Amino acid sequence: MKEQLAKIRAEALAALEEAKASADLDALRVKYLGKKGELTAVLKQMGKLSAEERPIMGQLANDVRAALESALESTSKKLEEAALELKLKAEVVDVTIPGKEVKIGHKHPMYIALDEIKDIFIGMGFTVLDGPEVELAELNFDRLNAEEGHPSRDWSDTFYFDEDSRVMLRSQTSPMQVRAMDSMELPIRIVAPGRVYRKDEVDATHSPMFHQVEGMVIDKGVTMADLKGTLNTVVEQLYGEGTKTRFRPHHFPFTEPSCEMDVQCHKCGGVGCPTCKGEGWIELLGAGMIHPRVLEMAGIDPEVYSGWAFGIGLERTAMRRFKIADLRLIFENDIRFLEQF
Ligand code: 2NM
Repeated sequence: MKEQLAKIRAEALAALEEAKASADLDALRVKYLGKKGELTAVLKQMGKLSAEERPIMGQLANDVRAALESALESTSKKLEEAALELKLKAEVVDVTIPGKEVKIGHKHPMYIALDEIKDIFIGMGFTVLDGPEVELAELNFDRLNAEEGHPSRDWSDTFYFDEDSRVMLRSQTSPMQVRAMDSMELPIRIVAPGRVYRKDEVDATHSPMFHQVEGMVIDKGVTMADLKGTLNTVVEQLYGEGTKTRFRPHHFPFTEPSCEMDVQCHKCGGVGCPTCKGEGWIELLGAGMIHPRVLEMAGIDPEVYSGWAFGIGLERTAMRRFKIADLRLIFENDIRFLEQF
């Protein structure tokens, strides 16, 4: 029996040396230490031994079991470490390989113009408002003093959603001004940038969708001098200190009096050149004193309060600023165009 035990020990340890995977270890554990294993088979014969031999063999068998178990344990650890080593080698990251280039976009030229305008007005204490592009004709026209029959209300000019011309794509952002008059506490200082829609054929200067920034101030004692002073300050921040402006009379249904504001051509200083088409002046925006009827319809007493408002087209502003000849370039999103800003 002693020889049997020594043989099992030697064979098992040799087999463990050869083991390559944890599955091999499991098989060896079963083969030697399992219920039907070789060591168990030897132990089952203990009954045949004499009372003197039994404890000696028992001790010997226990030693063999302990030796095998500890060898199994250490081999298992060794295999695990080797597997980890292999995995780490296979998954090694070369941090010196140059990374993939990430293309970073940049601001669209129109948003450069918008953000500049917004910053100037925010700096003067205005609030920026955002609102729906699908509007009620009531807010887009009626509340702005453009009564039934006004040419801009025509089906050939405006995108309506229904036969009764009640719901439409806003043709200006001024319905936001109406919403502000209805919901905000006086005094009010706001600008409302956004998309507007008119039924225009696409060409180098027209698009059925374009962007506007409109703004207004309502307070006690606001006059045309405030309109001119504020807009002159805006223009000086946009085009540089000392930039000359001029105000020409105009007509809008929602303002009285109304005007258009020109800036002196920065290219020729007012003499006339291709940039200003020989005029010396460049048309910038429309403005005026808010019509008393518009204030009244919003429940604001025009005897107590007055206000001024303006509207500026963003595409035209960006085109002038970046010398873009064709409006369509602004909407086509051709990378070769956009990369230039
Ligand atoms: C313009 C020109 C002049 C304008 C007027 C108003 C309101 F709601 F206060 F009456 N909002 N925007 C206005 C005035 C817009 O765009 C060329």
